[in-house]
Amino acid sequence: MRTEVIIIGAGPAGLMLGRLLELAGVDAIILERKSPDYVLGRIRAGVLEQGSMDLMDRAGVGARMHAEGLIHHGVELSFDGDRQRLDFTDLIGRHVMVYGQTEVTRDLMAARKAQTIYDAENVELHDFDTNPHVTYTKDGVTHRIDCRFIAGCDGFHGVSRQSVPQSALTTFERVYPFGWLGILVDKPPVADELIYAHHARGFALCSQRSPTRSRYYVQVPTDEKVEAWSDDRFWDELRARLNPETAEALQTGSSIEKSIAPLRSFVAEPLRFGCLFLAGDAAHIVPPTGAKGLNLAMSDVAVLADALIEAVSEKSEAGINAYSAKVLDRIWKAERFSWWMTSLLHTFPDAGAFGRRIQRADFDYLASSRIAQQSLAENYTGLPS
Ligand code: RFL
Ligand code: PHB
Repeated sequence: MRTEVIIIGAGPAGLMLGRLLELAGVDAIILERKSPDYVLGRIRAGVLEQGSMDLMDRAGVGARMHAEGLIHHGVELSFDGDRQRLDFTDLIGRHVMVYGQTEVTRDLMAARKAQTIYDAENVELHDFDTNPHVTYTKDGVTHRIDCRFIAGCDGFHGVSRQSVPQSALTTFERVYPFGWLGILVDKPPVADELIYAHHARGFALCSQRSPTRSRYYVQVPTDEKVEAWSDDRFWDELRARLNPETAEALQTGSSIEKSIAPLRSFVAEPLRFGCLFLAGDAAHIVPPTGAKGLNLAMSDVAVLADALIEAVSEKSEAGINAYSAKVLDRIWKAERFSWWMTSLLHTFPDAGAFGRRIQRADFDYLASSRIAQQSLAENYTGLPS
């Protein structure tokens, strides 16, 4: 079999890239290790920047997002119970949209007419310098697809980045000594907007998926086991980290999903190796505090799609030549913001009294400076691409 572009991974990056190529008439096949149900069962991001909303529209899949997504004009930060609302619309004239990654994925899956091969095992990338092709096994049979380009959109643990010789890759990484324990519950959100809370017991986040479905997180040590957290224990811990009024208003119930995600910052450089391009979590990871992971995946593939369309139609190789440097510039800015939000809002085992005072001073500066608030708002709602 032969195609122009093989996309590894049917997460939001792979599906969006596939959709943009399909609309441009570029032949592409997606290879995904898991089943469609498994992909749709993953509960992840919840916040879309304007650029991601625009891309959903460009991909022709924005209708349900506009009908069901919730526009948020600001967020609340809370530090040891002291509250500070940031009004993005007033500060920077922009807003974000609460629309779950699951729904983004569902919309992109539904729109796709071209081939996606699910349950593809043992995906291997070959000769991506000279004669690119990919092999995989399905139902015990090994297949080969030849192509011109390979897009590695297979997430942090995927095979694409691992196929690149170590000597060709430079990686930058920070692993944080904690993770997020998340819970999904069919109860109305505690507040209209998201609440990011710093507390001596650890960080907490009140998020949401709809007017009747809420998503909450608490910071836990890296080695924590999800089995150790009954719903009651989770709700008690969350209440303890919120200011008393918010804690009082919290509507609790039985969790419909509960999981722990480790926190990590990671960037690989460069993002092009001959005919192979890395995009999304395959290329970089941010801690979720800045709500940037999904949005970065979207901005990577917007650039990559244009570059591949241009190259496949033989117009120019300028886009594919510029891809790595162009997206890395934005990636590092999102890495910085996500690291800073994480540093401000979490408790660090080795912070000491000095580190805790610096966090407090950072919050007090933010609370008192419109310029500091504008900076946060500019980054949170999304830097221009
Ligand atoms: P994904 O979603 O990991 O998809 C990769 C796909 O590749 C498949 N795959 C393979 N396929 C074939 N062969 C192989 N060898 C393969 N190996 C893997 C996988 O099965 C999968 O289907 O990567 P992608 O598309 O780059 O998308 C990235 C986003 O998923 C991620 O950045 C966000 O979820 C991060 N994130 C958030 N981002 C935001 O922008 N806003 C948020 O509010 C936000 N909250 C979050 C988050 C991530 C979280 N977790 C669980 C890490 C909250 C959490 C808790
Ligand atoms: C979520 O709703 O899952 C969510 C929202 C904001 C974040 C991270 C996760 O910063």
